Amino acid sequence: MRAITATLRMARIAMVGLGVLAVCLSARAQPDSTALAPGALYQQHCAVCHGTDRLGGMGPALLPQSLERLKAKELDEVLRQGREATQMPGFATQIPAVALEQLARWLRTEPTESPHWTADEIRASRVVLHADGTLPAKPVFRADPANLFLVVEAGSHHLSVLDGDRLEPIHRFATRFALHGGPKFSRDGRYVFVASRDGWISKFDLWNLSLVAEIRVGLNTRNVAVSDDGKWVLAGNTLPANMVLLDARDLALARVYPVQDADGMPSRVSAVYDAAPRGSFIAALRDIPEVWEIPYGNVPDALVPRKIRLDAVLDDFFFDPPYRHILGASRTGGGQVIDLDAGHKVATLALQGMPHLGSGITWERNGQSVMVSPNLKQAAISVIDMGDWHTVATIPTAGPGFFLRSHEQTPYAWTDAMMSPHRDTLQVIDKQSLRVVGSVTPAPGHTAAHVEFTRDGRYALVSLMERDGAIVVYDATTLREVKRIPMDKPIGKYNVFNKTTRSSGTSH
Ligand code: DHE
Repeated sequence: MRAITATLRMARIAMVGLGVLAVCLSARAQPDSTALAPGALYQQHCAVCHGTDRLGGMGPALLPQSLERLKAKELDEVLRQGREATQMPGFATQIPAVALEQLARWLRTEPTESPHWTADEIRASRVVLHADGTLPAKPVFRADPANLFLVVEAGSHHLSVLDGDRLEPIHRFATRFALHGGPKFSRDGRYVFVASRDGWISKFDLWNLSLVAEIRVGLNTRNVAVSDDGKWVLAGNTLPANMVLLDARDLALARVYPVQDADGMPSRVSAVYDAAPRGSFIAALRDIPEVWEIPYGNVPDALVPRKIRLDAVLDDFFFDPPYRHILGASRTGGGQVIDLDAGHKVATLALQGMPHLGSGITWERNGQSVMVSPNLKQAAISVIDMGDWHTVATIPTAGPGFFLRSHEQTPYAWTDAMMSPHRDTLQVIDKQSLRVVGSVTPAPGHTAAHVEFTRDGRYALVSLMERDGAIVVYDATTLREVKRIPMDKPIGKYNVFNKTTRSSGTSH
C-alpha cells in the first residue's frame, strides 16, 4: 500500500501543470528538432509525459477538447516558456519558434485515430488506497467537520481544507490536473468526490484527511454527481460521449451509458446532478434535445435511463426547490421549464444573453419563491417567479458574471462581474429591494469571484483568483474585510454544512 501511495504521490508531483512535457526531454542525443514535423516533435519531446496517443499520462491529455479553454497565445507561451511551479519546461531554446507554432496548431487537431476510453481502460485506471470501511469513522482533527470548507486551488492543483470556525487551513491535498465543478459530498459530509476536466474522479475521506480512491472515467469530463443514498457516483463526459456509473464505496465501475438518441446520434453531456427528493440522477445533454433521468432507488426500473424529449438542447439547468421542474437554458439563448413528472416543457423563460442557471439560487420575496440567476453574457441578474415563471426583475450589474451566492441568514446576495473589465469587484444585492446596495474590491485589477458563506451565514468567503491570491473573508453584514488566507489561484470553495443541507443560497 505504501508503495502505491508513494508512486501516486510521485506521479502527482510530476503531473501538476498543463504540461509536464518536462521529463520528456532526455539527455541522450535526439534528432534535430528543427527538421521534425509536429507529430514527430510531439513523440520526441512530449509523449513520455502526455502519452504517445495524447490521452495523458503523468501530464494531462493534449487533445483539442482538453485545450479548448487555453487561448492560442497562452498555449504558445506554455510551449515556449513552460509553466511555473510545474514540471513543464519551456522549449524556446531548443525548438525554433516556427516549429513550436506548428506544434501548437497540431495539438489542436484531432488525432488520426479517434481517441477511445473503454470500460477496460476505465477499470485498469482505478487505484484504491483505502478499502471501504478500513479508516476510522472519527475525524482526526478538532475542527467542526460540518463547518469545513474545501477550496479548489487551480494554480498548482490542490484542494485545501479550511476550519470554518477559525478560518484557518488544516490540510492541503494534491489533486489531479484542473478540477472543475462543485465537489460532491456524502450526506454525512465525510466523503467528497471531485472530477478533473481530464476525466479523473477522486474520492477523499475528509475525516481522515486521506485520498481513498481514484479512477479515470473519460478523456474529457463535465462533472460528477453523488446519489443521496450514498451508493452511486455518476460522471458525465463529453469525450467519449457517455456517462459512467461508479460504486461510491471504492469507485468500481458499475456501468457505462453511451449517450445517443433513438437514431444513434451521439451527444456530449452538459451536466449531471443528483435530484435527491426524486431518488434519481438528472442529465442534460449538449447535442440532442433530451434530458435523461436515471432512478437509483429501490424501484423496478432502477438505473435505467428515462429519456424526456425536448424542443431544444440544454447546456445548463436549475432545479426548483421541490425538484419537480428544471429551468434550463442553451448556449444559443432561450430558456425553458420542464416538468419532470409530466415529461415535457411547460413554460418558456424570457431570458436574454446566456443565463448561468447552474449558478442560480432561490430565496423568498413578498411571500413568493424566486429563482435568481447570473448571466455570462449580459450585465444583469434575472429574477424569476417560481410560481408562474415570469421575470420579476432584471437587476443591472457592473458586468456579465459567473456566480451568485447567498445564505438563509443574510439579507444579501453576492455576484461577480468576472466576464467584464470590472472583474475585480463583487456587488452585493438586497434580496428584497433587488437593488445593488454595496460592493467589495479585494484587490484592484485582480479577478475576484465566487462566494460561499460560513454555515451560520456570518462571513462571506471570496476568491481572489490569482497565483498569489487569497480567500478574502468579509463580514457578511458590514461588508468589512476580516482576514485573508493566502491561496494559489483559488477558484471555488464549498462549505460542508451548506452543501449537505442543500442551503438555498448555494449550488447543490
Ligand atoms: Fe464551470 C461549475 C460548466 C467554465 C468554475 N461549471 C460548473 C458546472 C458546470 C459548469 C456544468 C456545474 C458542475 C457541478 O456542480 O457539478 N464551466 C462550465 C462551462 O460550460 C464553462 C462556461 C466552459 C467550460 O469550458 O467548461 C465553464 N467554470 C468555468 C471557468 O472558466 C471557471 C470560472 C474556472 C475553471 O476552473 O474552469 C469555472 N464551474 C466553476 C466552478 C464551479 C463550476 C468554481 C462550481 C460552482 C459551485 O459553486 O458549485
